[in-house]
Amino acid sequence: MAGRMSGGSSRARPPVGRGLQAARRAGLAVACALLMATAATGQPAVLRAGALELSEARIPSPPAEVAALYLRVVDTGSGGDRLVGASATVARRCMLHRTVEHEGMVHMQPAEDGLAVPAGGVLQLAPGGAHVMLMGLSRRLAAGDRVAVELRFERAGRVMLDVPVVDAAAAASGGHEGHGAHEGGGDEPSP
Ligand SMILES: [Cu+2]
Repeated sequence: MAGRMSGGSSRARPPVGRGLQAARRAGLAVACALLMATAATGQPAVLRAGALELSEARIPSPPAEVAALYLRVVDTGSGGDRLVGASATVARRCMLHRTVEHEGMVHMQPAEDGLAVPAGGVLQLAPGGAHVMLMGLSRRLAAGDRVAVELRFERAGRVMLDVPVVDAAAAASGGHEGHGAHEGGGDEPSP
């Protein structure tokens, strides 16, 4: 009676030839899918790494050969963690910086011991505060670009981020001023 196959949703299956390719790439595809998801929205979704939740990652479009990365890191556990390093494909070097005020002057200092994520708390990298410094950029970054960044945490390990470059003027509403005054940068020409 039933003259037709009731195979269900054929449209859910790719053609055989492409299916093999797809399977071969499946592992990578899944990883890419996560990144694409953040690319589509413009703002990164929350990314989980161990007990950490990373969000709001962004790089205001830099006027110079250095750029700053900001993001929010939440420890959903109770152990805390520590951001100890970073690297980016477009930067010769990445440094963790703190911003300190001394006698009315704002300075940036390398965070030699990393940046702590308090147990059950939040590490907020933000304009006027701590940030990841991308130095020696290999190309000019403009709003709309995306930058692959690897963050290294003491406990959560390596976390890959696909960070959007956002309009600096818009981002500056949070108080981005003072970023040209870097100490020990070495990559900026001195006036
Ligand atoms: Cu800095």
